[in-house]
Amino acid sequence: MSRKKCTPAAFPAPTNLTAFRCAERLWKDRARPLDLSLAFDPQHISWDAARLEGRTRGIWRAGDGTEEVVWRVTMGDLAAAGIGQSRWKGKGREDDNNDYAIVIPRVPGLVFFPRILPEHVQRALVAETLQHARSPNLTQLDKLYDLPREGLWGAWAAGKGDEVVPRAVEEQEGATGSTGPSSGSQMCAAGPASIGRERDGVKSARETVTVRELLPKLRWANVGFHYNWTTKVYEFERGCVPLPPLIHRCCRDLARQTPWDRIFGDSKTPSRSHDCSTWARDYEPDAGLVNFYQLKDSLTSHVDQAEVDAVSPLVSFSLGHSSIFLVGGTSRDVPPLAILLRSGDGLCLAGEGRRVYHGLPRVLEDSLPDYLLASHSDSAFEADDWRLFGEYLERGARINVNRRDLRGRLLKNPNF
Ligand SMILES: O=C(O)CCC(=O)C(=O)O
Repeated sequence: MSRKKCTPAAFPAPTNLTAFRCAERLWKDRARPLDLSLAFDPQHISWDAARLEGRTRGIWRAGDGTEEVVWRVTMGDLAAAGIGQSRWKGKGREDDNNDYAIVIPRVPGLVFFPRILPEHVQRALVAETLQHARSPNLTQLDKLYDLPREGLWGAWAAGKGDEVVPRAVEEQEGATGSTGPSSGSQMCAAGPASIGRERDGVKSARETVTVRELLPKLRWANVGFHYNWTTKVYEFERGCVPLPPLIHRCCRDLARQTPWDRIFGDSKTPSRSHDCSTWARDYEPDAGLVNFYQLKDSLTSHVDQAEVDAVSPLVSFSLGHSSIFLVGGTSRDVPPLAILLRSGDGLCLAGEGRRVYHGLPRVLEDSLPDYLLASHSDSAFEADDWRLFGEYLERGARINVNRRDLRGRLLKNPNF
């Protein structure tokens, strides 16, 4: 789908749009200068000196003068699990060596973990997401192409960039020959559901496409239980592919080491309508999605419908370029909060946070941290290996890993 031009003159004051749609238009508008002071940024919070019941109060002041009260909650021991910054004293943790979560009362159930992943873990996760975007995990491209057995990344890393990738048989028969722009894909509600739209980003049936050309068209990969983005249901009969180990560990340990009692407050608060007492012990991510964004991509506001009743945490990590994440309420009429997400940030939507609209209208240009550049050396990688990942990111990529815990629901209700 081609992106609409969003110059101020191109559309009149959008009086009939919901608050969420207005915010999406504002942040997508590349014709106006970007005002990042309007996006929630943990680096611009003034924290109180005193602690109250294990929480520290802070005030975030937006560039337009509005203020947001937030709370900081110290995390459990993430270092033991190999994630968390406390052991590495990473950048951006100027005021506290402990890992912490931020609770924003305006969006109940939203928990933000600024720079929770050390730099070397971010690099390893980038590698893992790209390497696992292949069979038996499903990507949006599988429907369209007979992808290389080693996956697109595997083929690219093996120097097969110029190899032609054949169209899938059914696609050849039904191909429409769309030759729309290859950038600016708008992934629609529930993100990757817009698999059809990705044809806008690929060549017509008669043209050939190479590994090199196809790699930037990769938009999502399923991991764990298979989610069918067309029917919007989990296909449990297809079985479960084990989650890649680092993705699994990061998601599980973030959820388990979050002090949910202090996050949700006491049991009388409205946001505490669910039982989170078992998450620290039982949280076991077993289904998820990796979103691969290029610079002009966006993800339209949505609620993750398949698990609309679920309360257990949806854990999400950002890697690569920074972005603007919008999160609102249970209707699009609720004005969303814009959050600046940087590489290494974590986010959870839990409890009633699982029912709120969210989306990602903008990936930010020139925001790739130095430690993810192709020129960065990391002893965990052969120099050439990281160079390839770095080059992929430098072209404007952002990767989002998000995980859900379906097992609990399956055990409780086998017909789910
Ligand atoms: O990319 C992100 O940070 C958000 C992804 C998301 O909302 C989703 O996959 O449902």
